[in-house]
Amino acid sequence: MSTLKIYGIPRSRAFRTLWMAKELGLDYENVPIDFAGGGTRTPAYLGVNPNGHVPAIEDGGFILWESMAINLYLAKKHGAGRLYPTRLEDEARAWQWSFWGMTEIERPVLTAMFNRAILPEDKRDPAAADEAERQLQGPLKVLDGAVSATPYLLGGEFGVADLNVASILTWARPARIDLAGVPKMADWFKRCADRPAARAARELQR
Ligand SMILES: N[C@@H](CCC(=O)N[C@@H](CS)C(=O)NCC(=O)O)C(=O)O
Repeated sequence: MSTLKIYGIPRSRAFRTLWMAKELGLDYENVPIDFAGGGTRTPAYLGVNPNGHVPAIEDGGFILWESMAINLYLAKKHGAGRLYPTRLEDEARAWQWSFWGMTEIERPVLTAMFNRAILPEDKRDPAAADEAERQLQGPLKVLDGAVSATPYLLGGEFGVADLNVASILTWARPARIDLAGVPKMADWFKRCADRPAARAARELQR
């Protein structure tokens, strides 16, 4: 059987998929496509993902892009009953949290990170970072509430919903988002980020 290919350097959103692959104990080949060097825009890579973004995967001839869709697919294929829920309602909640991550928090976390850590100092917009942090307050409270009664988003066990949302929030530290007002969320994030698979995926970023 051909090895799963994961396209994208670990210091990109491919991190999310590498973390998932490690949680699932998958054999994979990481094809280190680097967006900084124009690697996402070569004709060869555009044949994999016409959007010119990473991550993408190739799984026995099947190509898929969009980080959250990739993780939901891999978790369902290899982790049903463990990382991927079996009840229809729980599956729907895993989708809910994954879409929520992409639509409610990803953009503001990125804006804050770029304007506080990534861009050259003279290109940073502190007001945009502050505004992004302000926008995050509501969604982070929602997350804090969701993990107040149970340790993980769907209940007692870590799963794909946690991985997908926490992978976005790995940017909260470089973005210097103040988590003092959302202690349950901060504890939940630490539980997720301390997992051996998360640590192993972070090692790949060094
Ligand atoms: N919604 C996409 C976003 C992917 C994305 O924007 N990836 C960045 C790297 S983290 C990228 O490939 N940028 C390169 C480019 O746009 O050329 C996903 O989650 O997979």
